[in-house]
Amino acid sequence: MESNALKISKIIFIVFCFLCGSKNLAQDVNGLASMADLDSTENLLRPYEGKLERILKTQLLGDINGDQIKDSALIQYKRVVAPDSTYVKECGQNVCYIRIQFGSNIPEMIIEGYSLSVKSTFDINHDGKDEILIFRELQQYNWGDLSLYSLYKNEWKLLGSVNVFLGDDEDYENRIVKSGGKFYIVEDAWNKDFSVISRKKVLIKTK
Ligand SMILES: [Ca+2]
Ligand SMILES: [Ca+2]
Repeated sequence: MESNALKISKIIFIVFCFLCGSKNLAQDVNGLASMADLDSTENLLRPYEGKLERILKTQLLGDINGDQIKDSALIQYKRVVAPDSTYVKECGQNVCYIRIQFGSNIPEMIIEGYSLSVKSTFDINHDGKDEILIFRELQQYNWGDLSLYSLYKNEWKLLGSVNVFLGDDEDYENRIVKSGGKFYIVEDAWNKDFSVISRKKVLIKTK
């Protein structure tokens, strides 16, 4: 016979897992979300103080689809400007997503973040298409995520991601280095007493 306490703990566990699962629905294995996540019936509106600003910017890239023509990224997101004119980590919805469109039938990306910058880098897997780096501002102050994506069979594949210290200058450097025939992504990390940020090379696996 199952005790009532055991039954209750099971129910709590199931409810908890359901909530966990639904929270992760917005991200696929490559860390990307879908158009439905931009919809305010799916991703509910959230009150804020200040005004909502729509950010729209274009960044020039290398050839990311292998047609010998350079590509570009159109980046769109919403951001709240507080009454004191500073940006806050809010976008007027429960979860903040950024939309990146490339044109030329290249699939768009929808990805969580408060601000973002795209840069193209080396053709790491030697398929004639440049890979892209996405620098994203997330919840933690001044720290963010750097993700490396590759276009494979017309779908974006996440090759790796590391933590990076994001300065105010959006013109981030290329964080991919080649050494001994292998490619590495450069990560930032605090030392033990949080006084110095050091850099570490992380091997990129292309297969
Ligand atoms: Ca191209
Ligand atoms: Ca490539």
